[in-house]
Amino acid sequence: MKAMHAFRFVSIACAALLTTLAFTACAAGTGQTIEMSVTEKGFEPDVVTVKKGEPVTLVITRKTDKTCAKEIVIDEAKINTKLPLGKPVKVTFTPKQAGELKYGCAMGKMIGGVLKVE
Ligand SMILES: [Cu+2]
Repeated sequence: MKAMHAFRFVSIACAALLTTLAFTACAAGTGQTIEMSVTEKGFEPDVVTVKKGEPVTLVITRKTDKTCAKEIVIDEAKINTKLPLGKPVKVTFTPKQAGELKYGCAMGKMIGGVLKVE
C-alpha cells in the first residue's frame, strides 16, 4: 500500500515537473513576433526593434499590387521570400549581432526598412 502511494506521489511530481518544463519551453519558443504589412507606403512598420539572440518571426501580409515589394530580402539572414498578395507569410531568423539589418524588396531594397537589433 505504501509503495503504491509513493508511486502515485512520484508520478504527480513528474507530471508537475513536465508541465513546468513545457510552459518554460513554450515561453522561450515564442520569441518575438512582428506583424507587418506591405502597403502603397511600403513596409509598415518599417523600423522595428528586435532582440539579439532571440528568434524573430515576421508575419508579413502584402496588401497591394502597386509596389515592387513582392518579396522580402534580408541578406544577413539569407532570406529571400516571396510575398503573395493578401496571404500572411512567416519569416523566422535569429539576429546574431547587434546593429541594423536592412531589409526590403529584391531591387536593392529600394522599398524596405530597418530591423534594429539590440
Ligand atoms: Cu523594389
